[in-house]
Amino acid sequence: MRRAVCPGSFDPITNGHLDIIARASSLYDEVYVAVMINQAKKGLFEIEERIDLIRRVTAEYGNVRVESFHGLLVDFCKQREIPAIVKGLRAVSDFDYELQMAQMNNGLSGVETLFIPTNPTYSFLSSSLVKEVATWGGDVAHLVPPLVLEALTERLRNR
Ligand code: COD
Repeated sequence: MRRAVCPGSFDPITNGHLDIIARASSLYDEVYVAVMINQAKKGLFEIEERIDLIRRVTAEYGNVRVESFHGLLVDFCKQREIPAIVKGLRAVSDFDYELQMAQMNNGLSGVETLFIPTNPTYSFLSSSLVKEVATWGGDVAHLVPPLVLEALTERLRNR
């Protein structure tokens, strides 16, 4: 069984994330989406809400599993016998930090990191930008799946 993990904060999942998860799911037998728990950083969505959104938007891919994790990503990988981390690369600006993490993770446990170039349509896209634009009433309908848009609109309305 060839396994990989797509890790992130996913606050919330965007079309950029989804594109990478979909492409990873066509390359591996089983893809874990690992939602990082960062107690120092309060997100717009709770971890369980993020997981629920990701599960619903990835339901069409039969081989995607969604879980949260707290701690080192390499430990998540070790516990589940996952040899590969799959990341999307948006721009050169992503590269420096991603390279450092890939080398650190490899040095810690031997896990490999594979980079998939972002779909150019989403190369500028991040969860933070989506939240900022949506907060000020900008249109993000083309940047997130419809049910994420619905959850985002609802959350911002009730803030
Ligand atoms: N196009 C393509 N890919 C994208 C896009 C896009 N538009 N947007 C995001 N992605 C991909 C990238 O690969 C990105 O890395 C990933 O999705 C997650 O993005 P975010 O913004 O949701 O998540 P981050 O960047 O906050 O996640 C950071 C991690 C959780 C991966 C990292 O902090 C981590 O591994 N933490 C665990 C603790 C640990 O092990 N630390 C040591 C690291 S060496």
